[in-house]
Amino acid sequence: MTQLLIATHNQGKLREFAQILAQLKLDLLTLDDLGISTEVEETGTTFAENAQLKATAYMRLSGLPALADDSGLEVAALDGAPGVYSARYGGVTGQAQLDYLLKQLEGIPFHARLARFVCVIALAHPDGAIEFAEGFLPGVIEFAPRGTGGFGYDPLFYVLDDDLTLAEMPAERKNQISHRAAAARAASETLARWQADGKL
Ligand code: ITT
Repeated sequence: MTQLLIATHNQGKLREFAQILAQLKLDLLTLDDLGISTEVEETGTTFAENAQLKATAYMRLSGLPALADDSGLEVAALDGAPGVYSARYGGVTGQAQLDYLLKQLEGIPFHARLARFVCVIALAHPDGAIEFAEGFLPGVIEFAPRGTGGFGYDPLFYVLDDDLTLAEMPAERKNQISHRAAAARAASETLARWQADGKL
């Protein structure tokens, strides 16, 4: 078996995983490829719990080894919020969600707007094996969105080393430094081991 299901309904994540994992000798399939439209309820209180819920559910639905991530933004001045609730923060999406975050940070100066992106990947194998990998990216929440690349909070996430928001950077650069790239590199080691063991 050389197939791996990239189990996400988020097209931004899907694009990134496809690029980051391209060098693996695996046949990467999507939920759309398999006609799976089921949304898994994210009832966990940690990134790892939610990643495991998604990876296990989609592994069972497809019968294939599945990779899922749970990821999000942690803002220090907001005690780590929105965290695992990043996708539904403020009960809104898109530009309204960026506005909501900016409102929460009103009056907070640049030096106190420290944040990080977190990504926890779960890999679930039909034989019952489950493995985790995590990655982080530090940054600062900007005062206004800039850039059109990426997805989600990227236009507000300023990376000091690059002097750019994630949405201003070329996709290739984001995919070198991101929380998702770091987690995917660690997950690649598990996948290589599974391949060596004949599990993939
Ligand atoms: P799936 O569960 O189908 O994978 P989702 O969008 O619901 O898709 P999550 O529950 O993991 O995924 O929520 C992650 C949210 O965190 C995502 O919707 C964005 O708002 C934010 N996020 C995660 N990674 C990001 C990134 O690289 N850039 C910008 N925002 C990101």
